[in-house]
Amino acid sequence: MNAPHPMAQARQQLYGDMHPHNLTPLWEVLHALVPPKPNTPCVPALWKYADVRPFLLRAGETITAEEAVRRVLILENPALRGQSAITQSLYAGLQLILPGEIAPSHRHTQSALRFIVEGAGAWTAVDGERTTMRPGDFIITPSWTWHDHGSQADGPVVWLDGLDIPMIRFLDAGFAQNNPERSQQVTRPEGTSFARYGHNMAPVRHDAPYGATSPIFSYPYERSRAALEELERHAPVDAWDGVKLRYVNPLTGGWTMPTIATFMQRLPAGFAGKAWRQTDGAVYSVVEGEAEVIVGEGDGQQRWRVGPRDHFVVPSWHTARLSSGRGCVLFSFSDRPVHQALGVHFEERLS
Ligand code: 1HN
Repeated sequence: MNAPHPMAQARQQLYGDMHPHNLTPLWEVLHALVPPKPNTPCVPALWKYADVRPFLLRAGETITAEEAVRRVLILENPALRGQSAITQSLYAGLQLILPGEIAPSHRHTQSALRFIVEGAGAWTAVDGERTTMRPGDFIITPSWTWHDHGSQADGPVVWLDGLDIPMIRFLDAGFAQNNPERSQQVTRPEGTSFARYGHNMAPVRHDAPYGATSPIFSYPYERSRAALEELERHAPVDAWDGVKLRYVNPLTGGWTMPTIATFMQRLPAGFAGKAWRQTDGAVYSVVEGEAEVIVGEGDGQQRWRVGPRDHFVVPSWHTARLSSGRGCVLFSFSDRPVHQALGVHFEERLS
């Protein structure tokens, strides 16, 4: 055993004496504060839809959408239980709405995305315009816009919610309001925002109605899927990503939301992807097909077979690799816009 440092006892005495004055010696924590590489407490995790769905349906029998306000099961990172977080900066949940229900109108500074997982025929209303939900559609609720959901479907409708809740909590910038109207007035016919902004055109005297957030509320799956299929047939396939596109704000070419990046990718049949890691932890929703996912290294490594409606999280700076026998379509989101704005987005593509 090493002899104790001659000052060890004096140091402990010093720390103890300064403690009541809210003082702490930096040198005891310096290396943890500026680690040699990102050292997230998050762990890789998978939620098989077959495991989650029965709990969602039981929630449907136990509480109404109205009572719950939002009937959601939060996907909590196993290492962050109790924090309503799937990564340090992002929230994810699966929301259920049943035929005839209304999830009442409210607004908040947190931005939300919806990715439709099961069922069709529910709607969400954003700022006076309703959008019908279909599986694979990506829908945005910009910060501080009134939004409510409802369903005239003939069965359950389930979607993935992605929000910047932990990030806004960190900034202490969360505000919310309930709308006195249970469901907001519809002021524009469905499809207006898509007609204005969804065809590589924009109104001549447009402004950006939602700041940095895309003015397109709904990006329909059929369009994203058609683009990926075309590229799979006729363009080079990326050795890491397969065919991967990012959703864009048509007014800026930038991300669709100020805090959250969204992607859709296709792994061709027989794809065996190379490994990568990047600083933005990402949440995935499997849309079609099957994939094998390998995340992490050594003891903590996870290997999953995933299929439609399964959800998983790849934490920051974890090595990940995707492959697929039959082919696969994946939706994903991350906090990359924030990393890029701060100049701290790093990616390593391993060979
Ligand atoms: C929210 O407003 C929705 O509008 C979903 O559907 C999930 C999680 C935390 C806070 C607000 C929604 C939410 C949320």
